[in-house]
Amino acid sequence: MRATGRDEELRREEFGLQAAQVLEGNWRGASTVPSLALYPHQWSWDSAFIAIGLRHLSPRRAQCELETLLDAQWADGRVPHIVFNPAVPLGAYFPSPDFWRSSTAGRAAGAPDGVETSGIVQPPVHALAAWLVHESDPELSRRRGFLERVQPRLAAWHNYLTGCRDFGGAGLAAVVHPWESGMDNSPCWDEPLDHVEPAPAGSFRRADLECGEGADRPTDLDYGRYVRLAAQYRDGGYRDAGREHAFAVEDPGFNALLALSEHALAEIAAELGQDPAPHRARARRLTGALVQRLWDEDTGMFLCRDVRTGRPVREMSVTGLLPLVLPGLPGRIAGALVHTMSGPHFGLGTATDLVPSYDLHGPAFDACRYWRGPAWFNVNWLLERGLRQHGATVRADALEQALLAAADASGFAEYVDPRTGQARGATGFSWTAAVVVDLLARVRDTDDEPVAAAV
Ligand code: 2M8
Repeated sequence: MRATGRDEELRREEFGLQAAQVLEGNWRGASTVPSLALYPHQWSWDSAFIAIGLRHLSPRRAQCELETLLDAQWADGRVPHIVFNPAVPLGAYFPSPDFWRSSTAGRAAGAPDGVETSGIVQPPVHALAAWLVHESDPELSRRRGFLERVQPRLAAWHNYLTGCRDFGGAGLAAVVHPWESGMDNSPCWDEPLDHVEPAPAGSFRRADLECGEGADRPTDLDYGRYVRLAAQYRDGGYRDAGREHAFAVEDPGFNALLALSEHALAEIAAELGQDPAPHRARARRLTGALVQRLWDEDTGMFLCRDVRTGRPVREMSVTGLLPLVLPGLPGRIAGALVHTMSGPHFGLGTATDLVPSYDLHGPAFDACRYWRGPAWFNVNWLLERGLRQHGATVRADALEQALLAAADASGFAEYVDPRTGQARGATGFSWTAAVVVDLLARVRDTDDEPVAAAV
């Protein structure tokens, strides 16, 4: 999509407008839905990526997107994975607010007042988003006191994860549900989920199958297990300590994003005249724990670790490549990750243009089914930053171009078949449009000056 002539420039402009229209169409007044039909509420990590795109169109709206989410924060600091829109009929999405019981009679301790949310979380990309939103218009941000308002909330969010979720005692946060990883149906969860008795098929109604293709979505067996786990967590009052969790996994991608967001919190602290050192130290500790605990020499990538069994999950998922976003990653490991990404398992630049969500040769690879092979735009946006961060500029440029081309050709799809680029899941998907807006803005800026390195 780089401008090589007037026509190309016009085409790029039109593409940027289309991306902006997707975000406009999905905007609900104070936040953006990921997709009008499939996901009609506000999702946590979606909103972070959406804000990263929106900042180029309306920094004020981008601030609002993040603040609407943070307004739904729980007393213990957790940021819920869904904030429900009360205007949407209950049956439009499952699990609906009544399932989570976060604001009905006998509601969970610590759930926020006046807003209905889920009780689980998603990857912590929010501090990164807040910093990037601030940077897009520092004057507006200072005038509106944006960082002053969000900083304590973001700090409480990170404290929740590093405090209440360090089940393994090694300094890494554990996820208690596949939905918390954001990569819900990843083959990494097959083994840790194996012992979970699925909720009976007739006890819930899957709304996702009414708007999504069955072949692109999780199986009924997996869905039954998700429902069982969520109900158990809910019935335990969403307590983390003092109980045995049926699912508890240390996920490298989740923890890498937490560390990256700690770097962003350090920038935010410095901007506010506070001491950034504790955040830098925590980012270093998290990076060290990731390397010590989850790095796998044989596969040349990070692996998930099942906290219940103490064993690594020997599946090659893109989550294990995400620590490449970390500035403090040892050079040897960053080099190995780039090598793995470009080798037969992920095929970047050879078998595929975008990095797939799972090993192309893995036993569970499925080019269509979500998080079991397809390529995702938010993840590829992160990997592109990681490649750039570690000096792999040629690969980063190629990935940037591939991401833009695939988003264009697929109608801003939720995800694509990594071998053909064919659209899967929903189209007109918000984070796909948002990362396009962000990359196009960067392409525009590079016409004048080099891009600053990632946070
Ligand atoms: C997908 O997850 C939701 C549950 O949270 C679902 O399948 O219903 C995932 O792709 C997740 O990462 C994403 O945040 C969400 C909304 O886009 O959809």
